[in-house]
Amino acid sequence: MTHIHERPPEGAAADWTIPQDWSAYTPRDHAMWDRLFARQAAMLPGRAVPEFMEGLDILRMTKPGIPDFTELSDRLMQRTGWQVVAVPGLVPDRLFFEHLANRRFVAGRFIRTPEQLDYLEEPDVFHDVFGHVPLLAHPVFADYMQAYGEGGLRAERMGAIDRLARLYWYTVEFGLIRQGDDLRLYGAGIVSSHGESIFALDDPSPNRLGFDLKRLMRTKYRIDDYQQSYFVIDSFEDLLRQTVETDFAPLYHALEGAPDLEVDTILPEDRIYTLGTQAYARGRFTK
Ligand code: HBI
Ligand code: FE
Repeated sequence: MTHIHERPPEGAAADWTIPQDWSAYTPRDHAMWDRLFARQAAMLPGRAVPEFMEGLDILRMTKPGIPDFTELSDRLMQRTGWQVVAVPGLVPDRLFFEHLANRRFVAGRFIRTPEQLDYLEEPDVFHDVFGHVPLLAHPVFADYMQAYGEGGLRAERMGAIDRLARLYWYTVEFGLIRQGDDLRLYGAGIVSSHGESIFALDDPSPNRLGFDLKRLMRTKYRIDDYQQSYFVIDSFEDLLRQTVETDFAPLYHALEGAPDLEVDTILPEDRIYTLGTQAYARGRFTK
């Protein structure tokens, strides 16, 4: 959750958007995009859900390097009615939800430096565009993102943003999806990360558990390292259906006073795809 002032930074509009200023990118910026793109595009076939791979084509622009948001938005608009707008960094929750509810995806304008190749704290244009935009070209996922934005505006009025943010985290950012007997990646935080694209599917360390809306809203998450539990949806249709058909108000109410679950907790009612060894996490976070 972003606890930052509502006043937009210098040079930003009231809704925090800024011009992308595509012509200001340097050859090094574009080279960084191309390098990251090539690395992920080569490793994701067979790992990412086919809908993501299909959506990747929307990023292949007429100009090389970082996509021009104007051209990208034109294409996305034709497919699903979404746009991509530039922002300086994290925007306040309410504005973030408002943009999503109006089918505008806010994307960082800057690109990481070579020193930040595999880890950075604020979302850059590679995470935001490579990670998030391909699925915005998918009609069902596009509707889910809008529904999430609308749900965010309601959650804000009910003081339940922290609960709802966990839904975003464990689906939009770090979600896995079942495909027949296999698991596939779809979360933007995973598919934009070389290391986590391998870890999330192949490593014996993390738990992989069936998606359960209420359970997931109680579950803490890691912002500083690979996740210790991933949640697996059955389909985008099922995710959208559960999100729009559920009245979240009673859910938030029922969860009041329910203790948070740790990142590695397993409950008797969990549907377990993989019971993680947590060896990776133990090595990283020895107390
Ligand atoms: N701002 N630019 C940007 N990108 C995000 O992903 C983002 C944000 N502000 C708030 C936010 N995410 C989350 O805290 C909400 O999902 C709750
Ligand atoms: Fe993201």
